[in-house]
Amino acid sequence: MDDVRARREAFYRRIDDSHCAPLWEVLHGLITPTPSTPCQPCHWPWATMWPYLQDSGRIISAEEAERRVLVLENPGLRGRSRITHSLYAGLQLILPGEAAPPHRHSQSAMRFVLQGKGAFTAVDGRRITMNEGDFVITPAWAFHDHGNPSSEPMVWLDGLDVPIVELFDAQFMEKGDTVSYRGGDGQENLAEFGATMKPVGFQPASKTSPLCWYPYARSREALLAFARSQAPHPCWGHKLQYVNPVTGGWAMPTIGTFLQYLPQGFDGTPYRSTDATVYAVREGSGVCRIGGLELRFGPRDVFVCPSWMPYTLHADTDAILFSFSDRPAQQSLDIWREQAG
Ligand code: GTQ
Repeated sequence: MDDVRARREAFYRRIDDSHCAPLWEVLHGLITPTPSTPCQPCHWPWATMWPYLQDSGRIISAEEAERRVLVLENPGLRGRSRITHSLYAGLQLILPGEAAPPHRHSQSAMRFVLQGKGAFTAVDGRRITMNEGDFVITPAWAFHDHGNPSSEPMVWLDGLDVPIVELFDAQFMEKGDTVSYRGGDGQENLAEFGATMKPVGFQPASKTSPLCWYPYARSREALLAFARSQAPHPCWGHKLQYVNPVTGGWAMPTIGTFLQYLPQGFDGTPYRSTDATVYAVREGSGVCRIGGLELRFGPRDVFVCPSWMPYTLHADTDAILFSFSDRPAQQSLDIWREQAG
């Protein structure tokens, strides 16, 4: 037996020099029966993060930092700047009077506003003035900058597909020149694409929604009206996904975004899917039970549920949750799965 082992190891050493290795030694760790991920469930309560964000505002300006962001690092992926294996998330602070300079990159970005009103993000010089609960898209390779002419700090949750683009080694980035704004506050984007209409002759230039601003007041109204029209789903309550109004598909090619309403007392049954999901609490409080943990969530908290780990959602009060995941990327590769109940 030892002889067999010794012969094999000698063989492995011999082929090792030629950058070659035996599959049979690693096969079952490589191709597993079910998802095997280092990603762990985790909770970033607002009560912890807001003081850190304020401190970050005292030690560096948005200008100097380029983006003043506290990266939410999954405890199973520390040092790798990611909240799940495939997605990056961070909390970005922009103080009154500050500006974050223009740049562009291959990575797509989304923002979900947690606190503040009146700061803007600009895409190619077109400003979108944001409010709490708004979902805003920065398409891949579009120049963008941020500014805060309001009198209060603004904090939003950033979601980017950084690890996906890194997986493909397809990343490009460049800084932009000083911006000349074209006037407007985003209403023109809503007028073009936000009324189930589009300009005649419009031809999409990319897979990203040409509507890049989904104001919360509208999304909330739709969600609550939808909820009145039918019984909640046993796992996720009442849940809508943000769409590209021109195609009806996902708003972004790699990142799926959702808004869901859990009525007070809602007690969901277990759910799991292969898209690890990042939740941001917009209104209300409740509990997410996952992997033996009880994550008690409240407004502006962020928490993450890893791929294929069953979890339940419970609402102590009426609750509205925003969430995002890599579901569109997985679906376009035909690898997405879910299991309800
Ligand atoms: O706002 O452009 O959290 O480029 C990370 C990278 C935000 C941004 C992040 C970015 C941005």
